[in-house]
Amino acid sequence: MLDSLRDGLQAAVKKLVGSNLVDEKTVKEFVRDLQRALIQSDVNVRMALEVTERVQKRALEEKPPAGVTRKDQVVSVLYEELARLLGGEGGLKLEKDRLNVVVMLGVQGSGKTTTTAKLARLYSKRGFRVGVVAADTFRPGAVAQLRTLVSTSGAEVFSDDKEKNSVKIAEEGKKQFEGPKNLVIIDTAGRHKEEKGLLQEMKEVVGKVKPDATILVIDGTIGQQCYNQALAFHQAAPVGGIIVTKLDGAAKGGGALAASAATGAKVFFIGTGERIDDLEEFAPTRFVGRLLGMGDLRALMDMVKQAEVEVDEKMAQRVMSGKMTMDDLLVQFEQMKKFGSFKKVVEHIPGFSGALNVEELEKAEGRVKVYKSIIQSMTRDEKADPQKINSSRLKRIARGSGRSEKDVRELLSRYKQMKGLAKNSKGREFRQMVRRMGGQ
Ligand SMILES: Nc1nc2c(ncn2[C@@H]2O[C@H](COP(=O)(O)OP(=O)(O)OP(=O)(O)O)[C@@H](O)[C@H]2O)c(=O)[nH]1
Ligand SMILES: [Mg+2]
Repeated sequence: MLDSLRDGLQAAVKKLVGSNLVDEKTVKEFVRDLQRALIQSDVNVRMALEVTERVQKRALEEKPPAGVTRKDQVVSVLYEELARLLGGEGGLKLEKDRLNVVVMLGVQGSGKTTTTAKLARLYSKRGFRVGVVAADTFRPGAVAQLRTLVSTSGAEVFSDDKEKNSVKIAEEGKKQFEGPKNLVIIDTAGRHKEEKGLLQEMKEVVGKVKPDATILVIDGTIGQQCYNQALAFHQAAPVGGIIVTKLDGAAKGGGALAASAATGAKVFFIGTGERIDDLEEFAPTRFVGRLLGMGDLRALMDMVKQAEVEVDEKMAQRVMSGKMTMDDLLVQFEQMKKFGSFKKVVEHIPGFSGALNVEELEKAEGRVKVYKSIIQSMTRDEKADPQKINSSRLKRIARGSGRSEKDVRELLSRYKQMKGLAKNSKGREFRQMVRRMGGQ
């Protein structure tokens, strides 16, 4: 899914990360690569330019926060801007203690009826009492199709074969379900004699039933046209949310960005197949992370910021001047452990992987518990100056902590190693690492 956009963006990021120096020229080249990647993946040209201009401006003007390299910052800016384009977090908001009405809009074949059934099933599973209204009077067999699709969802269907006015059916359906149901989903027509007629009909339906949410269903494979299509519907009936379908196939992915940008509405769900359960809740950060091939970067950036705040400056000073205590070491291990859960993410971020030794992290994660118990069995003197630990003290500590002497020796050697590393290192990179790791 979304191969073209993903490959393009990833190639651009890889090139940036691989460059020696991130200066104005590198940033501009990166931005050009991004533009190409976006436009080739069906993102509207104007939008692609807007996003990349913002990336360029921020990348050149904003100072990276302490402990974050320029490269990481540029990638993070791109990430933020793409996620923002998608409208941020937040999905369809429904309440069980009132009647929620949702109208589905979209052109012919976009997937309204299928998605109506998918939503009916999902929300029935979530404990809603769902009623579905068949308000498509245009397509022959529309009611039968809807009934078949909805049959496994546990939802009830309202239809009226004799009524040709879809607005009336929508109104009547809502009225019938008011009381017994708390969620009514209205499936509308996509086919029409002409587009204008369709938009007019939608305007009337929305005007009469006054839905809590108007959901635009967009076929993710139509590319560039998404933008204008979304805009046309939005002008007829303000779109409150978007569902992009068929993202399981050859879709390039730009459509999701385009529809969202045209309406300012969030993408609520994505359709990832023809089956009734092929509906995924949409999370922009995850989507963009997937596009950029780096997991949830947002979460990682937050971690970095948090870790920075937690750095005890005094401790950092002490450590840097080669006077690290065992307690300092323990704090450092704890920090590492925190990062450990982000190990998988870190591995996928070229800019970070150099600064964080993943193997070390993995090892430390498993050993922290052992080290912690050993350190707790040390006297205050021993913690402040571990050189005092001779063989009889070592035996006592091992016994006291219930660990083996080998474990104690391992901890002492790691301590020495870290201390040596801290003392010998003067580079900026190391200081950055110290910050990230919360002091070392
Ligand atoms: N692969 C795939 N196919 C889908 C998805 N959603 C819908 N479809 C297919 O797209 C086709 C059209 O879907 P419908 O739900 O009938 O579309 P519609 O918007 O109701 O069409 P009209 O009623 O004619 O306006 C059907 O063959 C669906 O199976 C999806 O997420 N993935
Ligand atoms: Mg339909």
